[in-house]
Amino acid sequence: MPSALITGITGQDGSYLAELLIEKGYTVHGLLRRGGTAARARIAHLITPANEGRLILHEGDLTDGGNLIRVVQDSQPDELYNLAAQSDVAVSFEVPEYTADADGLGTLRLLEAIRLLGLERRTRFYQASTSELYGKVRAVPQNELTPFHPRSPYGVAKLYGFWITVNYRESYGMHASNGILFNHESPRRGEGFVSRKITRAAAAIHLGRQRDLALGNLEAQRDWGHARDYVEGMWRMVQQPEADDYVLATGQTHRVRDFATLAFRELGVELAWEGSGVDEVGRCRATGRTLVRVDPAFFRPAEVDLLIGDATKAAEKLGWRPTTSLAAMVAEMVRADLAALSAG
Ligand code: NDP
Ligand code: GDR
Repeated sequence: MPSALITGITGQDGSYLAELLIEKGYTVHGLLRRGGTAARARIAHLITPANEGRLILHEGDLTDGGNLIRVVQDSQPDELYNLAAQSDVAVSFEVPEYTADADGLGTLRLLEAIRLLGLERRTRFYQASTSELYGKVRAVPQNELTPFHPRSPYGVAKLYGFWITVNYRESYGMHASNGILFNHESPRRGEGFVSRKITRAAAAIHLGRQRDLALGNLEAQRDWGHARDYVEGMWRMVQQPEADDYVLATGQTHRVRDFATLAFRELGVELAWEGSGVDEVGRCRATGRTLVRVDPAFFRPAEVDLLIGDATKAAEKLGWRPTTSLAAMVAEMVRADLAALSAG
């Protein structure tokens, strides 16, 4: 039975990947930070008697090198998926040094743990790289050959993680791959990210529990896919005979405003957009009520304006293709938020 260690198992992607690997018969080890049940909410459904011995949780932190060595030693993984990160781009402007430590040096610490324990030939490594590496738009669509120009402390930290992964592959012959993943969402997305913030607010407004929704830059364009599709792509990368770097994306881009339009439409509300810049509002076409407004507090010191990914390499070499349309994903997220808020 193969074994895998997932850092960030309590996150959106970690929870879907754990599900996938357990389904495939892996023994799954998960690194998680000390915390109460809330921290385990996304994997609570996997902590069952049936999974005893198949899902093993280890306490730890990407900023603690000794701890990581011990966890890798204890778990002896065939595959290590490094999904843990301070993953919020806006927050990285507030905590740049911590972000660099966890997201940049954390990656190095894991690679070093593998090497120090003599597991270079055994443990295959996956690094959660990101379309935020592209940052300032140079060319679209963005593929594995597009130059990087990150626009946030998060992007810069992940740039280090990307290159140290390539470097350990080239220096020590490790099977270490980067997945350059474009935005992917789901009902398990953190509530601070724009997709989930929108679907949750649309549901809350529909239930009369929230007056309106304040957003930042409505013009930003993102290539949004579904997390379930993307964890499948991660696993496929790690199964290849040779390690390599791959883009995963849908190839389609939409504005933040379009995402909001789709979310409210799912609840029978058609939005009409009026004004521009910080004065723009989204009103209910039927009643004229303002449901979406702009708050400059949500703008970032530097923005990534446009992301569109070209996943041709992943299609050709991994046979990977996204299976979920944006409209279907938005509908799934809105329905899940509506159900959760109605129950709570
Ligand atoms: P989440 O923010 O949902 O999950 C992040 C995970 O990392 C959580 O389990 C969190 O634990 C854990 N974590 C944070 N800091 C530390 C630390 N210092 N030590 C140990 N664990 C830590 O992210 P996603 O699931 O959305 O993303 C997974 C990875 O993929 C991240 O590295 C992200 O940067 C990257 N990525 C994500 C994309 C996306 O669109 N979702 C696109 C491209 C890359 P806790 O529960 O305790 O907070
Ligand atoms: P992103 O995701 O920065 O792309 O990083 P996020 O959903 O936070 O922002 C997407 C775009 O929406 C704009 N925006 C807002 N964003 C937030 N969070 N809140 C708002 O109110 C708001 N209004 C407008 C943002 O300015 C931005 O342009 C995500 C994370 O998962 C990273 O870890 C990952 O690497 C990248 O996706 C790919």
